[in-house]
Amino acid sequence: MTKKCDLLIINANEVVTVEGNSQKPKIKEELSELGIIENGAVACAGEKIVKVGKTEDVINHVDTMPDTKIIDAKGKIVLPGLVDPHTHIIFGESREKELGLRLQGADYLEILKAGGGILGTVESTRAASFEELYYSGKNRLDKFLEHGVTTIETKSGYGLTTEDEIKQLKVAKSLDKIHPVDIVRTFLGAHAIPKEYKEKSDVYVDIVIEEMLPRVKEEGLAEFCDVFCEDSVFSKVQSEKILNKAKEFGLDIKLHADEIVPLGGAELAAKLKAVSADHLLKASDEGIEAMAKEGVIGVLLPGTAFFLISKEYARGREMIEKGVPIALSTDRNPGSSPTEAINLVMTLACLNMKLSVKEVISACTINAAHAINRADRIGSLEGGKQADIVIFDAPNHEYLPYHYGINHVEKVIKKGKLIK
Ligand code: IZC
Ligand code: ZN
Repeated sequence: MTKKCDLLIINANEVVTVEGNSQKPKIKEELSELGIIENGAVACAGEKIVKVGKTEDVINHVDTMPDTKIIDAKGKIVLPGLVDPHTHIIFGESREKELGLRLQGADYLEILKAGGGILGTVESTRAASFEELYYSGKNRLDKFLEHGVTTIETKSGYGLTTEDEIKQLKVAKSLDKIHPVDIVRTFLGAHAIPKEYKEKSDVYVDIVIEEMLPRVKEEGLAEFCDVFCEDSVFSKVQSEKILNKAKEFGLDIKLHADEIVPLGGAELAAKLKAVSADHLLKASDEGIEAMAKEGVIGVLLPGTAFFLISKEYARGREMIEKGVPIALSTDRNPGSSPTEAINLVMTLACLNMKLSVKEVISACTINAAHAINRADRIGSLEGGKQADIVIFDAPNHEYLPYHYGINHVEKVIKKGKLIK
């Protein structure tokens, strides 16, 4: 039986389907299985993909209509819309003034302890109106789209009062409604200890638990709860307390884990059966093994290590060998990773974590979709999935991170509509 089709992409050098792992994230060798179809085609109807295969087969299996849009992708490659599972895009001011300090040797946590870093962004975010946050957030979403990212996760965490946290999440919710890039929301009230509670972090933790979480739940503002579990930020005990409460409220959980000081965040993520543990530069062997055992996704953020001038990167290669499902992300934020350039993140993951190009592509598509509970809808090119598709002006998939620092995105299709 032939199927109706209103958008047809044909003759692609490669259609990189990343098919076959919508139930469970890819691990080990699965990360290298991309289901590449040479001289491939993708047919879509409405918001969905109806057929993927060799150009000849697809043409024989679909009914084109007079107004069917046909895109000839000869010489190009076609991938699923990229997914970024860890961003902080709703904020006031960027922190370029801290670069000079960092170049003189000040480190990230020192700047935070002195009231800068995240706390600087908190000041400007509290001062910003809903509209200001909305338009600056929209601008960042536009840049993601230019880079082929069609779904992101984004967090609160620059408000640190109940009303300001709610404001950030509501901005994200409004942007999701009007912007082609879909947004999954995470509550990160425990991102830093606000100045008002400097020596009283336990009091702030109680506010997060007793005031913020119930409001977030009541107003349906987040699917995930995250905590910055870090030295001089939130301890392992405080993080566990917050995340357990979040689970009681039915939220899924994520952790900023073992980024700068090894605190056992990876172990905690496994214990709490978090969906993901993110950063992991200092994750212990035991933590990595525990994550593999529990299937916790390691969201790796090499752009952050690069921008913080770190000599160390997360042990991505070892994590893959040990069976951790890994995903990649920009960590787009105003201080430690001010970029939407997922293409550069791909290159950094290859060069500094020794990931292969195939592993990187799985980590930016289906596994990233798993990290935000969306793998049933997005992250691969398969019949029945949402038609989120990117056409890159690249002759093969290996070229993507190779010709580096250059955006190769030519066309973006979101829910079946050509938007770039
Ligand atoms: O604004 O610095 N690591 N949170 C934890 C961040 C980076 C974002 C920021
Ligand atoms: Zn983060």
